[in-house]
Amino acid sequence: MLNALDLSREKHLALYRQMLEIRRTEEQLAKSHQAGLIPGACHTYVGQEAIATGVCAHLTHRDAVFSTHRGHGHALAKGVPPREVIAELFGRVTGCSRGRGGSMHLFAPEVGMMGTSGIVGPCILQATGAGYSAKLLNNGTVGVAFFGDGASNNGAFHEGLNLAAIWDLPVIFVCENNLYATEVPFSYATRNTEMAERARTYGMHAVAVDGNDVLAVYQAAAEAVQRARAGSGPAFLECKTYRTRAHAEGMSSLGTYRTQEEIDAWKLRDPITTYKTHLLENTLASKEDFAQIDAAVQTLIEESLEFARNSSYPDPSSVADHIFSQP
Ligand SMILES: Cc1ncc(C[n+]2csc(CCOP(=O)(O)OP(=O)(O)O)c2C)c(N)n1
Ligand SMILES: [Mg+2]
Repeated sequence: MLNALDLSREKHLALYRQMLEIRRTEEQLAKSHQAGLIPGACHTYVGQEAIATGVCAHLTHRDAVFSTHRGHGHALAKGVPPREVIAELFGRVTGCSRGRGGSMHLFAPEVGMMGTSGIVGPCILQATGAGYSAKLLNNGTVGVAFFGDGASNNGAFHEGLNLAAIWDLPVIFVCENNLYATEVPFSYATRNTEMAERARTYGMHAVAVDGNDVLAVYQAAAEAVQRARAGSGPAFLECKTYRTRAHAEGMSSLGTYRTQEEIDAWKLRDPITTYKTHLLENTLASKEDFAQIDAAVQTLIEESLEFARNSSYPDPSSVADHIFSQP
């Protein structure tokens, strides 16, 4: 675990808390999916929490984030409350997309969560567009795309990275390389699996980091966001990570494409437990700190679940609302 950062105790605990909030929300969503409370697909972010947490720690609500089918963690880290994420997956009117989007269409413009999408790839172009807008307006904001290794072989990847590079757009491309696209190993789908290396050939700042180390992600993102805000152009972060649950709830977490040994080895590198150990060993936080945070997050998720369960479904008469913007 990266040790060099001079962060306050409060900052360390905030990063820990954010990761835990994502984990507990996802665990609750997985249970709710099994109980039949969530219609449609549900792709959890378990194992990858350090990435959204380390990147979004540098963003304000004015910065625009775009994400994918595995987007619950990005929405939460960007500031969407867990109750609005859970209610959205339950199809309730109190969800962040008013119950119309579900797991793969989380929108909350008030916090700069500009949308998740089930279509793999477009978020790269949308974030590039946000960067173009920021540059034209000269407002110091950045566009951020979170996407998987699988998206890197989609045409949007080439178009987005190339345009951002030639126009020096303030865009952060965050590739979450979890080694698989559904059940296809990245090493099968592409010859050069070093994503940061590939990004560098577009002429942009690009680094590869341990995506399970929140401090490594935090530090790389700090530099990327700072450069982009200062007008030095786009940056690419390859975060090497692993999803420890199934591709989507209801599918086998093992399947025929990976081994139990591989899953177990990555679980030992769990981003939350390794960070907790790091903070304890370096006396940056105490057992009492963690007990307090763990209890607070548990209460928050229980209350969020209650809120979602008690919320109503959208009124059928409102089915045509929110399709077009109101002048
Ligand atoms: C354009 C497009 N092609 C195919 C799919 C089907 N699909 C859904 S998720 C997925 C895998 C994506 O893998 P990756 O980008 O690595 O993200 P991960 O699921 O690993 O987080 C695929 C191929 C899709 N949704 N959109
Ligand atoms: Mg993947």
